[in-house]
Amino acid sequence: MEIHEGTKPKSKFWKLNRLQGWKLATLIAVIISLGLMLVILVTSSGNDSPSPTSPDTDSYSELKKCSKSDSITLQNEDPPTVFDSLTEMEMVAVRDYLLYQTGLLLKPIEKATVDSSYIYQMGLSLPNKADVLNHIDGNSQKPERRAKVVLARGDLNPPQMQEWIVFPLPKPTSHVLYKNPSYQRDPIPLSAKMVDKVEDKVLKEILRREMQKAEHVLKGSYGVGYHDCLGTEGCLTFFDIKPAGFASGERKSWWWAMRDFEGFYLFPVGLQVRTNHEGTNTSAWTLDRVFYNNTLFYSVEEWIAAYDNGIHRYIDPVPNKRERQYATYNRRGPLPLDPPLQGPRVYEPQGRRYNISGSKVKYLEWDFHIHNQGSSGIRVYDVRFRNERIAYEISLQEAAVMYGGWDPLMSTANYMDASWNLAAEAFELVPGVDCPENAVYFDTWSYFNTHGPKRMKNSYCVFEHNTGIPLRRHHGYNYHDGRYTYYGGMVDYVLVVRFAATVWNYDYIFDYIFHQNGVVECRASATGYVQATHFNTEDARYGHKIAPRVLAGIHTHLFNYKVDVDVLGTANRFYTYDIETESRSDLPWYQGYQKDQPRFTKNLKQTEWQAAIQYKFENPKYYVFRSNQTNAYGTPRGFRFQLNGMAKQVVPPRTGAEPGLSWSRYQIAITKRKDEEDSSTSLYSQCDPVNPVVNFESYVQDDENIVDEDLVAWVTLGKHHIPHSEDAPSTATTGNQLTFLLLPYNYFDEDASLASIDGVVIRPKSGYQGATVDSNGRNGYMTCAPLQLNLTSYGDINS
Ligand SMILES: [Cu+2]
Repeated sequence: MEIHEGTKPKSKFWKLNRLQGWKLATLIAVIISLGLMLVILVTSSGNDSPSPTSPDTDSYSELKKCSKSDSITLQNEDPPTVFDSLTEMEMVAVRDYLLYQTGLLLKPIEKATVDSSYIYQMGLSLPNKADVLNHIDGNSQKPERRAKVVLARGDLNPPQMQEWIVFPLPKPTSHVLYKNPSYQRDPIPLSAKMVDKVEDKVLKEILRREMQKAEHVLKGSYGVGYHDCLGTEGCLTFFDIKPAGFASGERKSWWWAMRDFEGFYLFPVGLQVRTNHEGTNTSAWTLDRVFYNNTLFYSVEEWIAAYDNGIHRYIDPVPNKRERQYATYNRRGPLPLDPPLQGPRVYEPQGRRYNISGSKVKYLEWDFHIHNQGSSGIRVYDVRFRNERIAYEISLQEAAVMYGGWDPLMSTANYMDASWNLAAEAFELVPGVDCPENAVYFDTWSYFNTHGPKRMKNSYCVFEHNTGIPLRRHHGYNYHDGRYTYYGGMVDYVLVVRFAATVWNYDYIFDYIFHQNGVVECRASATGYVQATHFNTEDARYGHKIAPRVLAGIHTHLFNYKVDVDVLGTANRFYTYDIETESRSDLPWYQGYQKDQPRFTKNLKQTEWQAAIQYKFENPKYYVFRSNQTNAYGTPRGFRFQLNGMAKQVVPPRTGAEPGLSWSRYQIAITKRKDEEDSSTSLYSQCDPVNPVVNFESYVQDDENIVDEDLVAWVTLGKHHIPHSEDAPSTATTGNQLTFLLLPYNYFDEDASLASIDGVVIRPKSGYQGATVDSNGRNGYMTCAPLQLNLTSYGDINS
């Protein structure tokens, strides 16, 4: 995108030429971002005084640019706070310390083999909650910084995964083997590990070797092969899916062949193969199944013979340039606006209204810490409003997708994406697209599948924006003559913390959103490419065609979140307010009639089983956390959950891969908080969902007392997706945004946003001779000008 500097306006007011695109666009931005506020202030009664730095009515082009670094302190390493993720230096120190420990026999991952010992993943080992609270609420010292390091130990018998705690940071001197008492497997089998680069290297060699034998079949069927096929026709490329088998410990992965065009996900050719990679003796690994022409073969040789003797021959012509277009994002179709003009932008006319110091964010009455957990990405800790903690932790736990289909891949695929490490897939966000251009972008450090920390540039962003809808408003008017009597309103400005993870084909956008009325909202949005297969009549029952020979199949998206709710302390109670129908015919003002109406009863949930809730439309309910304090009206102060976006887990409990996401049995489940029940999932779920290392159901099964205890809510959002032609090239976030909210519920005596400076009250002057506008002392001046967009570089990750 090329952006030109506009020429300086001659007068105090903007003189805009239609062709001066930049100036026009920024004017639009100003109008949009100031919105109602600006309009009102132009007609203000004048009880606002210009700020000393305001340039009166001067054009914004004479202003200094809004600062990118204003109110932001990025570095967090000196020293890190208790919630800070591992720093680059800490990661290096931990790696080097461990490599020096001869007993662990570690090899650098680049030199590691499947039967060796190497570092698989590394992250912060957060101290126990009690220690953290003693530190941040009391006067105790900051707990020692520790790292949790996951090792692949293919060298041991049995081969296993190990978790080690390494401490103290930044200069470790000790390491102890960590055994989480809530884990269901000891030792953790190596077969529960995701396929990493060490294993992938061997598997690709097997694929290459076997496909070399079948080069003439590939070329005869698809016009291209897997080798020596550089050129415009494109190679075939192979990708594996998960889980690797149907039984615990099985490691048999199916692979797809696709044409290596842009958007290759949408060019499956109908060839699928299976590698058997059980055990650590890679010389025994094989390619043991081939699915071709909708037929299963038990060896490459059998497949080649069936092709050579003409029994099975399928030809999938190379798509021409036009046919390839469908998987790209190249603009096509008639131009809706000519010449093309920029859309509205988000801009902060008087600078940022929040500040960030390291991981700590302060936004108006909110403050919290941002933490990069690794496998499940960005989360927030110690979330406070008006200095009262609402939640100790709000965190995405898992993003899962359960597919249905007929062919080997579509009928096998069930994804548990935390195992793929969302932080390592949180790639660079694009200003003005992924986050508004006024956002602050942060790098993170990832240690997964690498020999050292990998910098993920601009991998999450924080921004304030105008949601474009009032948080509240009312137009008071006289019913008789229609004249207004007063107006009260407020824009819903929010602060958003966002990251996006690209897990192979799909992209997820995860937001933590802070509203000014004390509401926290979590949003998961799905976009990216759908998983597609080569069309066959059997799979046609599971989806729709998105191209002449490509079909995308049904699946269910499921997301799990953890909310460690602390309403005015850690001792809380969980109630459902059950909404029922009552019939009354006893009311004198209803004499002779029956009135059917809603009522509700408050049900205290005593134990975890009682609070593991499967949503039923016939039993609507509120989910309420209550403290032991009351508001001004004697009602217990609390927060409630509202779930917008639920889907039934259609895979029955304890079948197939379902145990790996047993949290999906419940829309909300409340458990007594335990440090060891840290997560509803683990990085081992994907490759052993049948007998998972973390089985969420076990958190509920012990059925502990949850009255006046420290409680955690596990929230499941979901969406069924039957893909359609408009899912090509990408699923749109529109209609695929799932949210839940944590809302004050009798917590305040009135709407907390009444304290906001963003409210506006308008009243008519006597005889409707003008209006009195109260905008809380805000003025409508701009003290800095928007930065220009400069999308000239992307993707320069330093590792
Ligand atoms: Cu989908």
